[in-house]
Amino acid sequence: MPKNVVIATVVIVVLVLAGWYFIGSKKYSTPQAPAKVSQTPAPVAASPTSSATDGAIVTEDKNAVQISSSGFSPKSIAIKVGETVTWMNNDNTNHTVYSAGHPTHLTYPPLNLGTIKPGRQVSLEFPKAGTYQYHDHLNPSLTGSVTVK
Ligand SMILES: [Cu+2]
Repeated sequence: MPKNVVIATVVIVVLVLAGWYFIGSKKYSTPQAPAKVSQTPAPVAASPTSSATDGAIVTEDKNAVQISSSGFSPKSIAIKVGETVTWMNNDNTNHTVYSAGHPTHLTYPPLNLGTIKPGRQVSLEFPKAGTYQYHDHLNPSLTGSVTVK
């Protein structure tokens, strides 16, 4: 019987020590968690500032199509998959952007952007590669294309 009591005591002591060890390791790991959390915002805050600014400016500058009385400029624009094209109406009358296939506009329906009033702009993202023809439905001889690679 005393032997069993000794064994039981040893087991209890081991369990208690093991419990302290786990509690202790939790306490030690807890201070590391905030350290990781505080590290994360720094790179996250840094990368959107640089990449978002770069992306916005570059995208709007190089993927802009100006619309005037003489048509689309540039008439053909090449972009990468996932980029956005912005059409800007710099004329003093309405212009439109519609997918090829005048007057049905069925070639690429997402490109049926409709009327762009003077001084306004409309943007469209191109998620798939291909060449997309479009025209001004009000002036069907004014055509353009977007090549997505
Ligand atoms: Cu049309």
